[in-house]
Amino acid sequence: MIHTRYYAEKAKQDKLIEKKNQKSDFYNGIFDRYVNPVLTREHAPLHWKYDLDADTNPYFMERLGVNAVMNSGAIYMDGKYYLVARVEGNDRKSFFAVAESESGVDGFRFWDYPVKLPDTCPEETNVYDMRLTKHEDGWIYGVFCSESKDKENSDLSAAVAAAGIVRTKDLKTWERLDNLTTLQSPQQRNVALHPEFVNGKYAFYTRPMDGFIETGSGGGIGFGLCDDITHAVIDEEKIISKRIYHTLTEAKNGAGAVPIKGKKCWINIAHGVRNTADGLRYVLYVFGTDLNDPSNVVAEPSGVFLVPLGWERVGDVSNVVFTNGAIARENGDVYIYYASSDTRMHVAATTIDKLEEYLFQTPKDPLRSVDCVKQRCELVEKNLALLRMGK
Ligand code: M1P
Repeated sequence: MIHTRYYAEKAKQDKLIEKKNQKSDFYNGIFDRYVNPVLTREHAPLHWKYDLDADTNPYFMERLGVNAVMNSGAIYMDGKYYLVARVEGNDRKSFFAVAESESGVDGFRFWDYPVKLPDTCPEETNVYDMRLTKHEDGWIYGVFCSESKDKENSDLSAAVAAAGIVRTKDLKTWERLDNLTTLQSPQQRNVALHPEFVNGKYAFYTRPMDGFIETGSGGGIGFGLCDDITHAVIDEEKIISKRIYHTLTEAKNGAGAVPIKGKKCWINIAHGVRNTADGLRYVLYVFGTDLNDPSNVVAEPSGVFLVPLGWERVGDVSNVVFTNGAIARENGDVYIYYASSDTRMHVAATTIDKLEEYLFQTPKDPLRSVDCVKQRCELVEKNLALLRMGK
């Protein structure tokens, strides 16, 4: 018999999922934030967590708890918005699960089962952060971090990060391909597949790393081409978005959402990391690349795009915002799905026009305080003159 408590908990969850979302009063002219997170651990189906049977679970205890729902790939398909979320169990292992919504800003409901990835890598301990690419070859690709223990290193937490690749047509049946090999870099995380062929080849955004946490000599976000997606090998990575001293990318950076095709450029929403007395701080930034050559950066606005604010700053890994999924609609609307503090998922809404205005009209970072003051004083002078004129 189903435990009576199930019905009370289910009603609570349905109320949460059916709650309408609305734009918050946050304003910067660039994007809107929404008040409620779109996915949280409270959205995880009860039948993933509890044994519903009153005989075998008399206290209605969680048997397999869910700790966090975060970093989600995103795709629009057949009139619905889909997130492939990173769900972290209480056992610290992550897995993927699909949630769908009609509106893209609320009503996200998980499918009955998590994604069952083909088990082709016996060494793999953990998987996370899938970027979904609707590729012009007709497949939907998922590129994710595949993590294994570093057996060469006696340090218990030493690990190896690689880019796992799967493909699907319907988010239900997944075919696993070989992990990406990058001949110049021992480890990879935050890898994304470009949606179009470049010079007839598959194009990847990479993040070369010397170790599991530190990027070391890896200078930033890389770009590389490969001939065969089923055995993907990249010979050469060109760094397209560099880590720079005393900027938001000083400690590391990484590709975020799969780039969005704008009217003037490819819109890349990435993350940058700096070190502080309080630990690492993760923020989002945006850069634009040439529509004909996505390895060529054509717009680099100064500074942060989206930062953790208020309660977003607190969670399992505090002071973090992270995106690996955005959806651009044909009418130009853009939904950026981002996680806060490795704990929950939010949405920010903007448009392609606004993103391109931001990309091309925001001044570049002059990299020195004295020049930043000059830059700001030019804006102040222009505005004060306008205000003096009173119109
Ligand atoms: O904890 C913050 C993020 O840390 C990693 O990102 P990066 O490789 O750039 O340091 C990822 O593990 C990501 O999942 C996580 O949100």
